[in-house]
Formats: sequence, structure tokens, C-alpha cells
Amino acid sequence: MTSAWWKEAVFYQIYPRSFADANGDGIGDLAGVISRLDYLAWLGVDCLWLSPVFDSPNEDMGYDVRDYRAIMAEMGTMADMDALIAGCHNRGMRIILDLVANHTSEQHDWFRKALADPDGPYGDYYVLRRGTTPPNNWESFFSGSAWRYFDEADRWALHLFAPGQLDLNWDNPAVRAEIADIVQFWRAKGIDGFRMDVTNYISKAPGLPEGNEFIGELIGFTGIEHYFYGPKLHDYLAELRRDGFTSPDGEGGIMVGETPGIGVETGRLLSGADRAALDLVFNFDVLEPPGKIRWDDYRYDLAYLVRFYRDYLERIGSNDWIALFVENHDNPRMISKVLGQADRDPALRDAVGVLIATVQLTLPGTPFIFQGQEVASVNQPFADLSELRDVESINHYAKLIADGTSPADAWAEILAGSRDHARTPIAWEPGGGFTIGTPWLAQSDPGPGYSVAEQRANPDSVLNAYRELIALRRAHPAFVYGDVTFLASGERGYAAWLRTSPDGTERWLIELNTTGKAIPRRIADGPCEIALGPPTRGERMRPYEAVVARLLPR
Ligand code: ISL
Ligand code: CA
Repeated sequence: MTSAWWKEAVFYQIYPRSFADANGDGIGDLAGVISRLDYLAWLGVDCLWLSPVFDSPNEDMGYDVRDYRAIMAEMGTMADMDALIAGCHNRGMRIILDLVANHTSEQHDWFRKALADPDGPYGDYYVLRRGTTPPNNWESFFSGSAWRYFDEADRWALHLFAPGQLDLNWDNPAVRAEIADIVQFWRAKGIDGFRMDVTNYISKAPGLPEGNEFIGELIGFTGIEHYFYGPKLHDYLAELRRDGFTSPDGEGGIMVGETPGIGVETGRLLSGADRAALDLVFNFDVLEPPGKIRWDDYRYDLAYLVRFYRDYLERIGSNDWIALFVENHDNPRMISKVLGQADRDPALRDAVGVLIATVQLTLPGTPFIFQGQEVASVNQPFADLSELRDVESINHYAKLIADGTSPADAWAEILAGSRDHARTPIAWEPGGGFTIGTPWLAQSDPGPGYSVAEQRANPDSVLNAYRELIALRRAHPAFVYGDVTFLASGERGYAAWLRTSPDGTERWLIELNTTGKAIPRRIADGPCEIALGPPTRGERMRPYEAVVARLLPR
């Protein structure tokens, strides 16, 4: 197993708009992130990933870029960014940014030029077509047709996401050269790589064939089979690695692919070390068990989480490495999915929070923690649509109503699946601490004891469990490069695995009760030192109990 910094690192995703607001305009900013770097260093994370901070009209909260070399005005200045990069590096942390390059904002200069002269060079930067009807039946992820007609150019333009997010034409070498230049620009500024937004969608099937309606029904978006793993995807990623990510000194920045819909086998073709494409991919199948989608209100079974990663780890080869995550800015809070929307019972909430942390920090792979996860954040009890800001939720609700769904049922879907659950501002102190102004999205009310300050002061908090597990992972090579052996993976609620250090001297036992009921402990007691969990391993495990124990020689 070749070693790499990003295999050893714990990543922490920041959604800057909701993290910390330094100037009181209600929008989180780079100065806010800088003001919290000491907190992140205290927590022990190694690498930050910032959701988009480049200049944008924010139709999709920065995932619609207007200028890849400028900072969004609300977020601050380039000087702030330079200070943030230095602030991370001075603390021994790294930082990666979000590269949203499947599409740009309609306000990007390239698109303005394409509209002004569709037959000129910029016309070929996008996917533009003539005609009286949409060029094919592909659907947008944010509802409706994936085609928008632009009168001034007499062309349809493809947008897999919002109408103001137009897909770039990666088959044009000039586009690929532009993206490589952008990556080099940021690499020269010192960033350590990129998380690459929907990067598996960049290569579209030649001729843009009609999507299969049956697959469209099944997956929810007609056309996806023609671009989720396109014919040139591997070539374009390998080229970008060579021309963008590899510095003159041969050092490379990390490439983390956001790859919705990628399966285990296709994922391996992207992240296998011998493939020279991506370093890591996000496999989103972990977020919902088969048959469920994000809009469903259901209870997530934590046995599925363990089984998913066990199966995944068993199927990848020794030249591959996985990303371990349960939350991001596009998904509701995992604790709420497990316990139900309304349940805030602190004992269960804490136990589930610690269990999730244990899975992420003791299995082989690179953990990605999403802001707020470390303080056991739960979904917000939004009252109605007027409290939401996300274009996807707003469009989804309108579509449901147009299709005849009752307002109550439509609202239930939004409450279960809205991306805004992940985007409410961090409660740094009881009652707030995110801004002195009015927050852009309702301040989350985490409940008594769950602000960052309270969690930090409480030695038994979920936050302190994260900190201890991160420190443990760093101190013991068993948790990074060590072998894993699964002893049970959730049958009858009991899950357990062993991690053995590469030199064989240390063995660690991890045990979970993935259910809300007390269950028998299935592995007999032996001499051990408990690093996390109850003081002794009794006969029964409490609901959602997690144990991390170092096994001692008999
Ligand atoms: O929320 C989803 C749509 O139903 C997800 O499928 C999500 O859109 C998908 O994972 C891609 O997400 C990324 O690209 C989007 C952006 O809105 C998301 O915030 C981003 O993470 C378009 O840039
Ligand atoms: Ca601000």
C-alpha cells in the first residue's frame, strides 16, 4: 500500500456561507473561517475543503461560477484567501477548494460571448443546438427539461442543473485547457487540490442521444445514462491531472471526485491508483439504502452503513482507497435520518453521533466530516417554504404541487430531504454566534447543550468524542494502513471489526450496537484497554453503543 498524505488525513468540509460571518451581513465569509482556524486545529482535522467561494450570482449558492479567478464579493477578497491558505499551512493543515467545472453561470464571460456570437469560438465552449424543440428529452436535476432556449442566439443550451448553470463542452480542447489553467492558477496560490463537482458528468455521449424513459423513471432523471460515465471521461480526467494538477516539480494536488451515481466498479476505474484519473471518489450509495431516495421520510438503519462500507472495502483492490462520509451540504443530517425528524432525545442523539464518528474514523479510508456533524447537528423544524433558500427544494416543491401532490405530502418530502438542513448556520454559542446580523438562512437551533461552546466544555460531548477519535487515528497506524477484519456487520444489531497495525503489534476491536435497543455483546471479554465507550465491556450493549478497545496479550 503506497502511503499518501490524503490517506492519513481527516478532511473537514466547510460550507462557508453558513460557517462564520465576520462582518455582520448575515453571510459567512473567509474572514469568518480564518477566525475559527484555531477551533479546527484543536479538533485535529488535517485538511479543509471549502464549498465554492468563487465569484458567482448564487443561483445555486456558488455552484454557478462567474469568474474562477475571483473571490465572491460576499466571501471577501483574494487577500483573505491568501491569508486563509497561509493560516491553514501555518497550523500544519491543508486546504482544498471546490472546482465546479461541469458548468458555469450564465453570467460567465464565456457564456456571454457564446450568446453574442454562437458561431464564434465561444459558441463551442457550451452545448448549444438549433431547433424548434428541445434537442432531446434529457431532464434537469433541478426539475424540468435540461434545455433552455436563448432567443438572442437562437440556440438551445444544455443545463443539467439550474437554468443559469450551463454545461461546458468538454469535447472542445480549448475548454479543457481553460480548466487546466484555472487549476494551475490555484495550485500556484498554494491550495492542495480540488473537490471536483459532478466530475463524472463532463463527457456526454456523441450525438446527445435520447434518454431511455424507463431508466429515467427508475433513476428520476431522463438521459443520465448518456453522461454519468461518458466515453471520454477517463481521458479528460487523466489529461487534467497531467496539465492542471501536476506542478512543474512533479508534485500533484489531490483530485477528489464528486461522482453521483457512480457504482463501486465504475468508481474503481476512476480512483484506482493505476488509472491516473482521480484520487478519491464519493460513492453516494451509502446515503440511502436501495429503494429509498432523499425525499423519503424513513429511518436509516445503521447496520446498512456498516454493511455498505464492508462490501465496498471487500470489493476494491489493494491499489484503491475509499472516502468515508455520511453528510455534506446536499443532504439532511444523518442523526435525523436514523432517529426520525423530530427526535432530539439527547442520550440517543449523542450515542448515534458517536457511533457515526466511530465508523468514519476507524474504518480504512479517508474520513470527510461535514461542518456541524461534530456537534451532533440535527435537521431543522422548518415551518414552511418561505424559510428555505435552496433552488432545488423550491423547484421540487413547485413540481410536486404541479403534478397534483397534496401540499401536506409535498411539504413532508421537503422536510425529509431539503439540502437546507445541512446549510443552517453553525451555532457557535447558545443562541447563535454565527453573525451579529440577520443570517441568510434561519439560524439553527440545536437545542440546549449542542452549541459548539457547550460541546467543547462538556468532556462527554459528541464533539470531544470526535476529537479523541481523530487523535487516536493519528496516533495509531492500525487505523490508517492497518488490515481490517469484519467479525459481524449488523446482523441482529451487532457489528464489529478488528484493525491490526501493519507491523502486527497492535490490535484494536471496534464494536457497535446499530439499533436503538439493548442487545447482547456477541464477542467474549478479553484483556483490553477501552479508548472509547463504557468503562467495562458488560454483557449487554446500550442502544447505539460504540466501543473502541485495544486488545492486550492474554
Ligand atoms: O442534490 C442533488 C440533486 O438531486 C444531488 O444529486 C446533487 O445535485 C449532486 O450530487 C451534484 O451536486 C453538486 O453539484 C450541484 C450542486 O447543486 C451541489 O450543491 C453540488 O454538491 C450542481 O453544481
Ligand atoms: Ca459576511
